[in-house]
Amino acid sequence: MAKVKSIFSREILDSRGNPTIECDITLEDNSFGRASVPSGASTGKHEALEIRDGDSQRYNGKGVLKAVKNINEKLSKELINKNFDNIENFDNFLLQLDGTENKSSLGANTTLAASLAFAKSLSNFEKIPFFNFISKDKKYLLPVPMMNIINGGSHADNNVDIQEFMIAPLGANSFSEALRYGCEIFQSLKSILKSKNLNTNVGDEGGFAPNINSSNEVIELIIKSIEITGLKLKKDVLISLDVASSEFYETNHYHLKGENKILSSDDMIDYLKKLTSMYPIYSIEDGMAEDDWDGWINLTKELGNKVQLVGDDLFVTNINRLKNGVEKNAANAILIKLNQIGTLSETLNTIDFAKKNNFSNIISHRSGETEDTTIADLSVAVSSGQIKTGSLSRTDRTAKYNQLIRIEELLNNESKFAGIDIIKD
Ligand code: 2PG
Ligand code: MG
Repeated sequence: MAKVKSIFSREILDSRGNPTIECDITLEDNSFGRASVPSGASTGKHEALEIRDGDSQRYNGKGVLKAVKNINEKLSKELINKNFDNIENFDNFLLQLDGTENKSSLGANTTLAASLAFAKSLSNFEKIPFFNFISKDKKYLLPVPMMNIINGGSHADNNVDIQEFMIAPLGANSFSEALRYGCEIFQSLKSILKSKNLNTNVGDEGGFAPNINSSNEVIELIIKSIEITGLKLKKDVLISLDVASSEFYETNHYHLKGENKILSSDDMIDYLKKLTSMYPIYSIEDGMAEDDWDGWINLTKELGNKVQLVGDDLFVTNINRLKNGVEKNAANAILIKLNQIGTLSETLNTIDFAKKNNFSNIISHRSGETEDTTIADLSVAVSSGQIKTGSLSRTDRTAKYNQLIRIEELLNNESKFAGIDIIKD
């Protein structure tokens, strides 16, 4: 049983220079927890609601003073001097106070900041590391990092249609080795881009954002950069995509502007099939749009037995949408983003449900991040096997990788690296 002594929130900045919310909670014995909340650019329309001020005089309407006020006035009145047994208890209390389907009363940013700050204060109360505290079975797996080395879509100002081109060193022997592979490939990609007079500035998630029109060309460059390091494509490193196709789905068609193509749902499936037949792509996220359920069902029929098909905008970490996917046989994996649903407990429930139904889960950052490294702990705690947290530049991204290095060191022989086992046969 832990009693809340104080709760306080402030407006801070995210990695894109937009405001976001941070929350501090102190328990009666002075155990302290702090958490901040990330924010997306390619947000799914079914995500829980993030409250922004809409006051054009401040931060172009993106201020979060209303959310801050929700904590400093509404929540603090309800929470101070109240006892909670565990995080479910605390989160259920928040859900009751909010009382809406999509957190539109308090805001999912408000509830997540409080939920995580409380969970962190409780892990300090118990004097155990956060990953250990939230793990149910105390079995730990270090995740394969899915490193987004070329950024396109709404994360970069270039012509690349697909939002994320990731490398995943499934053949490495440990997390830190996988990370090293990633960095070496990232540096060799930089040299190749330079030698071709292509831009080496980075996009929102720290990957390069060169102006290239076709996805094939991007993948060829990545393959070349892998080969230069001496690593083996397929054996050591595989490729993964986040198409983020809801962003370019209009009037039932997929508009690939960079490639100058307008595709029907079936044509889009053929396009993805072709890419996977040409290159070692083991995972495709949001290949189809968030409301194109038939497209998802067909894609899963066509590719689901050999490719990990990840629902991000499709499921938005919401257990009800995931249930629908399981029933309909749409996708075979889920992307997990805490702020899409708004509390830690609901996130853990969604992950449990995914596991029971043989869906893989990938813990993910947002394109707008802070220095908060909670997702690194979460991925180890639930043995997700994969984490997607950007490229090998920008501290908001590498902070998560650095936390995983610390956890790997702490666990020493008690943990395993997910590696090649994550591929379903
Ligand atoms: C995604 C994410 C993170 P955003 O689409 O998977 O990479 O992007 O946070 O902009 O939704
Ligand atoms: Mg996505």
